[in-house]
Amino acid sequence: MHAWPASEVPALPGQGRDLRIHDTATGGLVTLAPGPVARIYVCGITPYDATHMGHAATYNAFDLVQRVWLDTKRQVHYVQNVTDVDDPLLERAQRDDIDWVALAEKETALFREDMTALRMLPPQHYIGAVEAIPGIVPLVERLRDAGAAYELEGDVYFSVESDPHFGEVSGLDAAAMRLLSAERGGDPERPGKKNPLDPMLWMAAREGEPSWDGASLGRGRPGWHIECVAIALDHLGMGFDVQGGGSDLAFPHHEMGASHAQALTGDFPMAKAYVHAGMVALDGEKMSKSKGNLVFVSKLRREGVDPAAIRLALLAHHYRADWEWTDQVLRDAVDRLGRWRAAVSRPDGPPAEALVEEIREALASDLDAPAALVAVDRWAASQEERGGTDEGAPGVVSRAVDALLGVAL
Ligand code: 5CA
Ligand code: ZN
Repeated sequence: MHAWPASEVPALPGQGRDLRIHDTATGGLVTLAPGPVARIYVCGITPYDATHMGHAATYNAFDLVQRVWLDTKRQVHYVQNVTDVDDPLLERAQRDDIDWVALAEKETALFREDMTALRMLPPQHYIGAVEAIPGIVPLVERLRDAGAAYELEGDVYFSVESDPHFGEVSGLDAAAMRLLSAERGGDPERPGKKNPLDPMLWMAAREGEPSWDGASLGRGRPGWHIECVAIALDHLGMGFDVQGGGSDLAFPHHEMGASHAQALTGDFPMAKAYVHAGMVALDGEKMSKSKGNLVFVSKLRREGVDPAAIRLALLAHHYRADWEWTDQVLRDAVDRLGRWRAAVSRPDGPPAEALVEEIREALASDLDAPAALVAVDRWAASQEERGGTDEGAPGVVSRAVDALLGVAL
C-alpha cells in the first residue's frame, strides 16, 4: 500500500537529545539508544470509519518520537499496518450494505489525507493485512509445527502457555486479562480452548465472509495479532526500538504479539520499548468507532479549522494522559496558533537558542509536549511585550516548531 507524502523536516542547529520514554513492559522510563537507523512499528487503523481525535492523538505521539530521533541525526525506519480485514470492518460493511473492500479503501484514503494535513511523517512501509497474508500463513504453520499453536474446529489458536514471557508486556493478572480479552476481540468463552486467553491465529473460512488460501491451514483469514507481528518482523526484524499504539492495545494486542514473536524466533523482546498513548474521550467516554462518540479530523478540516490548530490541540495534552476533547480545547489551540504566528512574523525577536534547547529537553523527557508549548508561549509573549533584536530568531523558532512539533507557522 502507498503511504502519504512527507512534509519536510528542517534541520536545526545544535545537538538533539536521546529520548527517555515510558515503557509499559518495565513500567518506567527507559533511555532509548537506537542505532543509526531507529526502528519503530506503530499499529495502524482498522479502516471502517474516519480518523477521530483519539487516533490523531496516538499518531501524534509517535510522530514526536520520530522527530526527536531525526533531531539526533538518525534515520527512522517506520512501519505501520492497516487492518483492512477484520470483524468490525466486515460488520460495518454489512450494516451499511457496502463492499468491505470499498469501505476500507475509502477510509484509508481519508486517513492518508488527515495524516498529511496534520504533518504526520509517513511510514516507509504501509502494509495492509490482506497484502500480508502470504507472509502470515507460513508463520502460523511454523507456530503449529512447533507446538505453540493448535487447531480447534478448523481454526488455529496460539497457546499462550508456550511463551514463558507471556504477561510481561501488560503486567496484568489473569482476571484482568480475561476481562480485556472478552472486550477487545478475544473469545475467552469458546469451549475447547487450552487457555481461555489463547488468541486466534487463523480463522477458517466462514460462510459469506472473504477468505484466502492458507496452504496447510485451509482457506481462511488471519487473526489480528499475527498480522502486526508478521509485518513488523518482515520489515523491522526482532529487537526494534519502539512498538506503539494506544493504551487499549497493551492487552491483548501487544502482549499477544510479543508472545507470537518470541515463540517464532526464540528471541526476546520483540520491541525494546512498548509505548502507549492515553485515551481521548468525548462526553466522558472513550472516543470509539463502536460507540460513535466521535470528532473527526476530516470534519473539522471541512469546517475550515486549520490543521495546525488541530495539531496544537493534541500537543497541549501529555501523550500518556487520558483526556477529554472539548470545543474549548480547540478554541485554545486556535488562539495559541494566532499568537505564535504573530510572534514569528517579525524579522527579529528575543534570542531563540535557549528556547530550542527547552523544546528539545521537554520532548526528550517522555515527550512532554505541553511543556514545549509553554516554552514557546513564553517566547511569543516576550516577543509581543518587549520584542527583541536577534535577527532571524523568529525564523529559528519557526523551524524548531516545525521540525520538533510538526506545526507549520
Ligand atoms: N488496527 C488496530 C491496530 S493493529 C486498531 O486498533 N485500529 S483502531 O482504528 O481501532 O485504532 C488505531 C489506533 O488508534 C490504535 O493505536 C488505537 O490504540 C488508537 N485509538 C483508538 N481509539 C483511541 C482513543 N479514543 N484515544 C486514543 N487513541 C485511540
Ligand atoms: Zn497492531
